[in-house]
Amino acid sequence: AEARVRHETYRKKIVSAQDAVQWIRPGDTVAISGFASAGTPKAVTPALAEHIRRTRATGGDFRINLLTGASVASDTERMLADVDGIALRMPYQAEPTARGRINEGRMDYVDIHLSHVAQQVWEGYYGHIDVAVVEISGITETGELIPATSIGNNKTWLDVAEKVILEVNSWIPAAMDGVHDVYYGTALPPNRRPIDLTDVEDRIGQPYFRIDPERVVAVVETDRPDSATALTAPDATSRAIADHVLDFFAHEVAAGRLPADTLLPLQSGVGNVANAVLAGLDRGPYRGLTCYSEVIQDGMLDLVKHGTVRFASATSLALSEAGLNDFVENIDFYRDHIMLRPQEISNHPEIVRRLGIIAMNGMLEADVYGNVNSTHVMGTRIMNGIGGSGDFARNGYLSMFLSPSTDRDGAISSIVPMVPHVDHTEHDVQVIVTEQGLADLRALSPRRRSRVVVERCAHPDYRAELLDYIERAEATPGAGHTPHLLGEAFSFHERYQRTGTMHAS
Ligand code: 0RQ
Repeated sequence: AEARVRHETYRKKIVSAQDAVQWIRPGDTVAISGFASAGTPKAVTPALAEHIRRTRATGGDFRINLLTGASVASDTERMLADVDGIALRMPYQAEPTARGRINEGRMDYVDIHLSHVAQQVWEGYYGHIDVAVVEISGITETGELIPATSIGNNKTWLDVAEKVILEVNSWIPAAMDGVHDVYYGTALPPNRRPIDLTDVEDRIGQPYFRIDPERVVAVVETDRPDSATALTAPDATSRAIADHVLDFFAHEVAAGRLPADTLLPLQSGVGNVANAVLAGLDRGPYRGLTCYSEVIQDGMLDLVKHGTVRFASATSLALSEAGLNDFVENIDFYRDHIMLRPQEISNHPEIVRRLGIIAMNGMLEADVYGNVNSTHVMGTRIMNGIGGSGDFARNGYLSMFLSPSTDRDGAISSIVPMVPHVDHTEHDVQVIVTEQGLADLRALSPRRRSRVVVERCAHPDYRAELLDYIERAEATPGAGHTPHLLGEAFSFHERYQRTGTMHAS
């Protein structure tokens, strides 16, 4: 306790997790730390789930509204969903039990752009924030809080919550101190000022959170490691997608639209395809690349180690077990190349636009005109959420969406006549990539876009049928600017629901 909690006021507040959760009451709105697999409170949240379960067992009701950075460690998400402890969830989840509750209509879920969360809470859309539970790595002699392996919305939670429970985690390497840049300059309209960040490595804030000690009701100690982000080796499909992306970068360099060595700051989602793109960059001609993204994944650590990437800014780590070990062991090296910021800054539209970010995100499906569905399977069942994809896609210099051309062994085509749910409109989508090829939609009208999307990106098994749809739509009287057959626009989805495949035959 002496080493991590270096301030007497806070040492006196150290209690067990079981005692700390007594501050949380049924109906409370609870804001917790956590972004992807990093920074979720590891002692208080299981104790809270247990507290809720016991209250239920004795006939009481206990549900909270849960606000986070993005997804949190999946065991935490599952525990709280399992005990039916969540009335409302915001802003992102990626866990089967929670997803099931949401899709059954038993848990309210508000799926918003990650850059909007802090301002919407400040604006009061989510009412009074009763309790914040925030993981940190230590408390300084002067009572400031040293952030953990993710920042997410923690600055906001610490500012707005009536009561604060701190979880001090001694697993986090002490040498991470200084990796963080906490910006306190955001304000609400009409008092906003420009955010003076013009290079990915710019330091615009301070290394620590500040807090009024009066509001800290409990300090809990833990030494549990972050959970790991599962990592699968790139397969042939994701490698093919990555190759198309890399060819496109070379093409853009040749056209004089991207700097040859450094491109522009990269943002990429997590997962198979993103890791394949990162691995491909490592084999390419690039040196001194930068990243301005949400998360730092294993592939990024390799790029930093090799000098391919000079600097990476994010709001969280999302590392596998091997990646976490590498990060902890080599923290003295990584701290010169990595910075963590609040998510309202990592995803800020003003900064994304100014830096000229290359945004690469996954999708479920796109339609022939380039509208993208990232969130709703068959238009109705939530998968994860929009996350930060919209923050980057709308404002990026290049907005790319990546996916295999089929899913479920070919029974689902990722290119469809019309998407049954739109997360990214045709106006926000410039490039679509599948293992089949890359559709560059810039400067194309809808009638030209549709041909390019089908020819370049659709799986050959679905091309003829998609083309037939487009041709018949264009042939109808008064076909319009964006031709559709409204009675058939969802025929692929309807067929899948009826027969288990989108194939016509
Ligand atoms: O389902 O998990 O049940 O097997 O969707 O699909 O192919 O593994 O792809 O992991 O890249 O996820 C859009 C979900 C893609 C993700 C999405 C089913 C498929 C599988 C996953 P199972 P894959 P990915 C990140 C910015 C929004 C958030 C975001 C996502 C599952 O990219 O959540 O971008 N994006 N944040 O079976 C029905 C289809 C389908 C389909 C795939 N067309 N119809 N199901 N699936 N395509 C910013 C950061 O920096 C973190």
